[in-house]
Amino acid sequence: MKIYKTKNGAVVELKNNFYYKEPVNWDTLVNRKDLHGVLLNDIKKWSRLQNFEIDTNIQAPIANQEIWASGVTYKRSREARMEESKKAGGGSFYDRVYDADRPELFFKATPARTVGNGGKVRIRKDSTWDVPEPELTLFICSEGSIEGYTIGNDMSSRSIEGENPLYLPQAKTYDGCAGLGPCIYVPEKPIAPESMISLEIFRKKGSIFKGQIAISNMKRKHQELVGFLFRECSFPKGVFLMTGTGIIPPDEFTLKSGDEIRIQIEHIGVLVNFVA
Ligand code: DO4
Ligand code: MG
Repeated sequence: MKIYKTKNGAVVELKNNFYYKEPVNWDTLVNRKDLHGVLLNDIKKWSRLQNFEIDTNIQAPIANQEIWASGVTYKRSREARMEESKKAGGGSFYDRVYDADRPELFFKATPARTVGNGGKVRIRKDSTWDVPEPELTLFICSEGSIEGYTIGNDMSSRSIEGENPLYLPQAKTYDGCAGLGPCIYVPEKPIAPESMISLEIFRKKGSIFKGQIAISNMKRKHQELVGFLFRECSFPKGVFLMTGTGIIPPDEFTLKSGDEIRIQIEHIGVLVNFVA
């Protein structure tokens, strides 16, 4: 089952059938334990749609939730970050956090700093080296259970983070720093570990970078990340948690204005962002 946030309401896709309701309060609609079960019941009272297109009426599947992110959960992220921060003496921090009991978790974005499918993400004016980070993103309800999954784009400044790891909040959080969407995938059982995450970047319609990785390559368990996130923080409306990137373009690559970023995650769909 997938749930989309539209301009005026919500659409549920189930086995090629579409159900809609408007208006809806997105926070109360999605922040429910056993979301799959309750939506199955809810849609019996919703209207049927003949077809549904993922177009500009689709919004990021977020209302008042915070977006948090995990770091250095894949080997590739550890290697790239150790290399980029070597000169600044920050290299060993990434190595240590990869193996430590406590994961790296950081506050990523407010809903206002987040764009949806087709939206424009931004590069900071004071940054010279920038990448998208394609990340499986968990939706966790206020009670702490993982209720769904979406696609996250953790836009990152490698020049700022590489200069000094203490600059992480500036490298990660700014206007237009996150992409989220196109829907929340709400399965009956947890997403299959062999599901693939793919990233492709286009410049002037030509493909300039392509990479993919399976979710199963992640070092940490989803529930482990959620456990740490909920230790001393409550989320009355639920929360999104990006789970880290396993795909980082080679060092000579940097994003440019106009680039198209396509992130696909099996079972969820495709999130397209353009660089402003
Ligand atoms: O350690 C800095 C951030 C790491 C990150 O965003 C990632 O691994 O995806
Ligand atoms: Mg990241």
